[in-house]
Amino acid sequence: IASAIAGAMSANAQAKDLTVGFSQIGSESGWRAAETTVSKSEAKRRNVTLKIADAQQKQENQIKAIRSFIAQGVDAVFLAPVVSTGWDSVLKEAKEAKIPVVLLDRDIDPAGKDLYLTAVTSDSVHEGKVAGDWLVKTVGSKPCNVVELQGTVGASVATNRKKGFENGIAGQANIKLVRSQTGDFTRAKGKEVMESFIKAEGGGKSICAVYAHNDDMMVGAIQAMKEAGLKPGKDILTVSIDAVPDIFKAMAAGEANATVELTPNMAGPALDALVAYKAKGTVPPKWIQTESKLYTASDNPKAIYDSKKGLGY
Ligand code: GZL
Repeated sequence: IASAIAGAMSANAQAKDLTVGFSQIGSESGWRAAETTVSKSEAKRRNVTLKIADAQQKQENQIKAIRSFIAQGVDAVFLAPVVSTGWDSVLKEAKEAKIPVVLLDRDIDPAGKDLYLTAVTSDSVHEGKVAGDWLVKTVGSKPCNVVELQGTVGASVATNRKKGFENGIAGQANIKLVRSQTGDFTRAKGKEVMESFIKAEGGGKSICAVYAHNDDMMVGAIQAMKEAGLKPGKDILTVSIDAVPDIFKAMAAGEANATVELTPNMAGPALDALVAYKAKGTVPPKWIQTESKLYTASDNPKAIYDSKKGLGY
């Protein structure tokens, strides 16, 4: 028993000594804010010191933060890569400094596979497919012109969510993707782009559905539709991704229809993999996948809103 206790203590001691530098993208969405909040509590629970650098969605700030973490001699770097390219040199510097890198919630190009220990992400192609499948099921054979609010240009999740959605609606001649533009994952930009779609589509009467790569852009789009006298959730179907509280608030008001859940807790699994790697040399799988689940307006949105409020969104 004594050795077991000693073992547990040494693992705990290992965790106690760990310092992790987290290069966070920013606070562009409610989901991102929740991820930051959850990361802090997950690190605290494990006695890990977490230093978070907010990059305001700029890659050069993320690269600067990683260089600073390397200079400080952190035990590991967590990186939520705003886009999937341009990481080779800074991640090679981390590798040379023998500082393991863990990716959170977004990927880098496959060529960089040997530059990180593991990636904790959802299957973002699957998320887009779930959204596309829901729309196909909901519209049946009715003609449906869809507009798409894409995430940040060059982000792995935006590329993948677009691909998955297109896979979902492929072969449905009645469903047409008529406009697609980036709203950069923010409410403000989502509203602005939706306003331009409504103008370009004769006041929006011809728009049957909106697909947004995250709920925050959809919340902005819902505002734009209402200001144009349209009825989101009724005349115009909405499907988006993240399952943040405010999309359930919109569902409860009959102004949104569906969302695909993405957990904000990427840091928990990342920390567990890191502690096992540091304490016992356990090499984690290259990809630790988090779950995705569809929620619609028939899933008691008010109760879900209440349960998610206060989780840091
Ligand atoms: C997805 C994550 C995305 C969220 C957005 O894994 O990278 O970034 O869906 C956030 O809300 O901006």
